[in-house]
Amino acid sequence: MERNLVGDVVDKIGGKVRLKGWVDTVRDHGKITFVDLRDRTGIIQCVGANLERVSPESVVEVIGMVAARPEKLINPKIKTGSVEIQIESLKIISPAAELPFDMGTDDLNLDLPTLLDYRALTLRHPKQQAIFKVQAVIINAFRQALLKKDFVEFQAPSIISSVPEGGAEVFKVKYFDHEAYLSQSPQLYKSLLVGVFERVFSVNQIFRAEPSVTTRHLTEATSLDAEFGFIDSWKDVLEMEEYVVRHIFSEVGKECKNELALFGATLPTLSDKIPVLKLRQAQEIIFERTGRDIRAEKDLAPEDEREICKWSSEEKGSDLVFISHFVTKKKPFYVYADPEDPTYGFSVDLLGRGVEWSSGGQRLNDYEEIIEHIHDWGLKEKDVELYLQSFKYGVPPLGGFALGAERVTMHMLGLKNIREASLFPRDMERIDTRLSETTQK
Ligand code: AMO
Repeated sequence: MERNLVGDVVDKIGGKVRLKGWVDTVRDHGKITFVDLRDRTGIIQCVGANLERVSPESVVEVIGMVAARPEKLINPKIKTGSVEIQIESLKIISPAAELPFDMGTDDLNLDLPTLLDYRALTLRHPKQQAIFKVQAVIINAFRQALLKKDFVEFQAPSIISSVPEGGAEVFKVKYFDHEAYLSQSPQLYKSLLVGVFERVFSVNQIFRAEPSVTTRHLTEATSLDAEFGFIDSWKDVLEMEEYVVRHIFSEVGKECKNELALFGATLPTLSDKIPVLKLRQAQEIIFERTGRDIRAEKDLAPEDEREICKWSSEEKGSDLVFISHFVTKKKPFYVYADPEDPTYGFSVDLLGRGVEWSSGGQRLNDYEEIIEHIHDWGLKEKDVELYLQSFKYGVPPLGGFALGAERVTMHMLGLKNIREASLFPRDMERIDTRLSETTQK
């Protein structure tokens, strides 16, 4: 008899099925035992008499008849709530040791360190699984949206010899006789590949030696990068990003109804067009609303980001807002300075529900201007030789953006800490040391 999946049994009333999965919960009522069985498609109640003792999370095989539940015992909370399996046999395939905490509750109710210390186990909880199903849909929707627009996916290297985003937040790697780093961003590669494919994107890990512990920074994050050529203006970048973000929302809305419901989450509200504010306009609004004078600052602080998102949602009916024209010298060398006032550049952040979701903008494509910026930024030409090679031989006006997958997931579901949106989060303290002994010396 072939294996049946939990998700398929509802319309098999009166038939015999063979299910395999994990024991979600066990409720022992003396002679009668209820076993909730979980597989990749859902959970179903199984009931039997005189069963062998089985512990939660054990892997089992259940053979039994599908029976309709009496009206008053229907459980509307689960898809299989109208039926149950009358167990004929229950075989333990792989027993589970006693659990360190109760996994059978709607919420795990664990503090974050415990949730992460027991990751191999806690990820099995349906609500934890839901986070990563949503994340997979987000990443897939990013891909689909760009493939539809003729973008080519590429694999970015993780070991690199230059620091594209500048700054000290970089991990040095011992790499034979060379200076090397873990990639902060595929930025230089995606831009130079515009000279090859015109439109490219990548889904890759980025590494940041973030020395501070915050609820929105990881040391390893998943970056959804896009870059494309033949733009007429920096506004084309916003348009493409808005199209991608709308596609992500629409897919999550369609594919993740149950997952959103588990978190009581709703998709961010969007108006007809995501509002766009220049940094200086945003600062003016914040000053007017709060009296805090940040108008001379070169960037927005986290509380400013929260305030401007509040403004956007209250005044424009949009949980998302673009902020453009950041201070040129605060951005990496590739930023395109606004010819009308070169103090500010064609750089754009997308803020959502109080936090930055992405950065992007138009890049310089004129070879001589890039050289000039490299010198002004105190860099050496030889450090970005490959990048320069591309622009020396012709690259069209270009731009792009990068969304942080964990940030988007976190704010889509209303999670409090970004670590919850990473399967195996990396921060200053956490690096799965318990796996390091598995390599044979
Ligand atoms: P930026 O440095 O802003 O831009 O990164 C892009 C997006 O990646 C996410 N992100 C992070 N998420 C979690 N933890 C971190 N430490 C972290 N660092 C970044 C954020 C952020 O908005 N090259 C540019 C992108 C571009 O211009 O195309 C860049 O790397 O969501």
